[in-house]
Amino acid sequence: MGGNLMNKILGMDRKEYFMKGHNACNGCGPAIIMRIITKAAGPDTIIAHATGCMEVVSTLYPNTAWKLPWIHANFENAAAVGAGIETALKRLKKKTKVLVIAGDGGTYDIGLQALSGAVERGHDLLFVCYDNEAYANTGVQRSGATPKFADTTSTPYGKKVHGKTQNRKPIEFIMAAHGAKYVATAAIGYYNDLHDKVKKGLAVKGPAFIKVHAPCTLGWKYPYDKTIEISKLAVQTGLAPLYEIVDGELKFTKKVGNRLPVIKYLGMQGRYKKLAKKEVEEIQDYCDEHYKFLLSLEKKGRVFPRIF
Ligand SMILES: Cc1ncc(C[n+]2csc(CCOP(=O)(O)OP(=O)(O)O)c2C)c(N)n1
Repeated sequence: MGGNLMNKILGMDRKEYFMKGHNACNGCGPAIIMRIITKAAGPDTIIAHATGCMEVVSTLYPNTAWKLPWIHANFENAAAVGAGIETALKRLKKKTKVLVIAGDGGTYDIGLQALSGAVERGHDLLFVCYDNEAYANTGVQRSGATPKFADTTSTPYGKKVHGKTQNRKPIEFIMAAHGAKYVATAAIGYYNDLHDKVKKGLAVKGPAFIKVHAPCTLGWKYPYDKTIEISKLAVQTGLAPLYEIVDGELKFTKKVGNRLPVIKYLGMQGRYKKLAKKEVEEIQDYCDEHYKFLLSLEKKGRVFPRIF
């Protein structure tokens, strides 16, 4: 989407902080996320960034796409680096915000220990996971976020094994159970919602976590102009529900009444091309059950304990 049009629709900061000239794929979902979250964060922000696509494509020496102070952390320790920066800023009595960015591999799997520690220690930072549901940068291997039956290079859909055999790790609940002050899910098809959530996550005092559904044209195998459509379908089918967990209370930010059948979403992506009918049905059942479960949590009020 053209810069001026996007700013007009969103009432966003007109300035760009994730600049042109990076070498992400055409239609890269994570690159759009970088642009929106940095606009929401604004100029007084320091970013600690884990290894992954968004790091690699944005910092090809001697260039950088970042117009904010930015540090490349290791794959496994971005949250620890962010926590160190936050501690130093506190000591200096500065109000500069700390944003930590990682892909799903750097969040659900390899970065989880550092993330868990940073949240448990109560650091005042926002961790954004752009979730493209695979280790895309190294050739689309499965991660703890890859959905069941998805075809990846390490879980190929073949005769005996049909893609990934496990469901996704519920990272949002893991973060909420840690007592994170603000936890949210987002999707780029709903830009305003993502933008608002980043602002909220940075405004709370204490650890905040946002997981953003991030279509990946390379790994999910769809035409590059379908990124936003796929993102919207993920929400409209219920596979990527949008909600917040504030101080342990879950609230939907977009409730979908008549959810579309999951096949509308799955059918657009090559990674699900070989799915058998009963596998599509299993995904539909899983989606229905998960959505109903979230609705029941919303009714309950506080579902995660207050820790801080
Ligand atoms: C400790 C460690 N293990 C493995 C790697 C190799 N590696 C670099 S990027 C990457 C994949 C990153 O996946 P993800 O975090 O999902 O981000 P994406 O590439 O999808 O943007 C891997 C496995 C590494 N750099 N460091």
